[in-house]
Amino acid sequence: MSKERTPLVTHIFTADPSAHVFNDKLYIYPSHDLPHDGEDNDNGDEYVMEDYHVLSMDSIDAECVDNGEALNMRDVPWVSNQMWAPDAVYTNGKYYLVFPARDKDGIFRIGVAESESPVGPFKPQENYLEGSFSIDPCVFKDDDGKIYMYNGGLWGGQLQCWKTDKFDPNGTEPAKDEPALEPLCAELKEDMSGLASEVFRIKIVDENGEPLKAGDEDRRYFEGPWMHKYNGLYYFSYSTGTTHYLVYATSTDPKGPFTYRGRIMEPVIGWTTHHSIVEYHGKWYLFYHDCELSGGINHRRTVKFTELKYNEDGTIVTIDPYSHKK
Ligand code: FUB
Repeated sequence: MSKERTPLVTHIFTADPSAHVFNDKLYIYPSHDLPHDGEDNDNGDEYVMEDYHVLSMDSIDAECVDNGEALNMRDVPWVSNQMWAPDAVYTNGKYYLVFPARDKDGIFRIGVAESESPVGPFKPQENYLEGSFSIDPCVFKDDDGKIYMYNGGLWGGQLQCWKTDKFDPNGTEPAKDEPALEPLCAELKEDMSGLASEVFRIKIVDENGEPLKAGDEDRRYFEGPWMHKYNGLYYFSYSTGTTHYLVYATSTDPKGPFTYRGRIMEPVIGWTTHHSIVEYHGKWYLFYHDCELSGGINHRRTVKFTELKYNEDGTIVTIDPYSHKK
């Protein structure tokens, strides 16, 4: 029986699912939410994650398996706290887990760990990727073999602290009529040993080619980027954060600029919304999380999936996550 729109696992809280197909099986790389009674704040202190578990499904209808702890914070020399939303990529004959965490100075960086198996255990590199900063890495391997990492997140994710190439702990968002903060991108080396380019900013523009403004909270970038390719077009999708939408923009170039196209999903129960999109056996799926199981506790999230459909013109059909209950 299909697990569509039901929690994939319920024995632990999972969030931020990055789904991939390796060897004809589905692998989901989520964050692991730890239950506690602390308060929520704009710095994201309630997300106290310390390890990763990889989930897998033999088919879209199969039971979802928790393959156990794949990496723990205590084994990563450079990390002090908060191992947040990860992603994974297969390259150089190995599986690589790519994850954000706070370094010893409390600054979010992106690290890499490798394994012979898609479910780990993963062996971390000694240090984070030099030049990396902020959260929410999405690693996209293009058809020509180039590997891109998209990332960045506002507020707790510290993107507002990086308006220059120097970290400013007091950094603030731009004024509402100024261009919004843009997500980050860099090419990665094929063996994942470092960045293969400078970190650059991805432009997201409106239908007139104008950069989205910081006050355009229904459309501007907040966090949780994902990249996929459909019919030769690059789809860059993300969360709008404060307005809780999953939205997308398209381009003919993986480096952008991307033109805003519309909404993928209406808000879920809970503050955060974070997703991935994957093709499996000729259908497309959206993996996402919500807080329905925990009764709306923001840091007790569960991972779900649903089918994603395109219109003939390549636009995505907007999903109401609870339409099946209405
Ligand atoms: O899971 C911690 C943070 O919450 C992620 O990095 C964000 O994308 C949001 O889902």
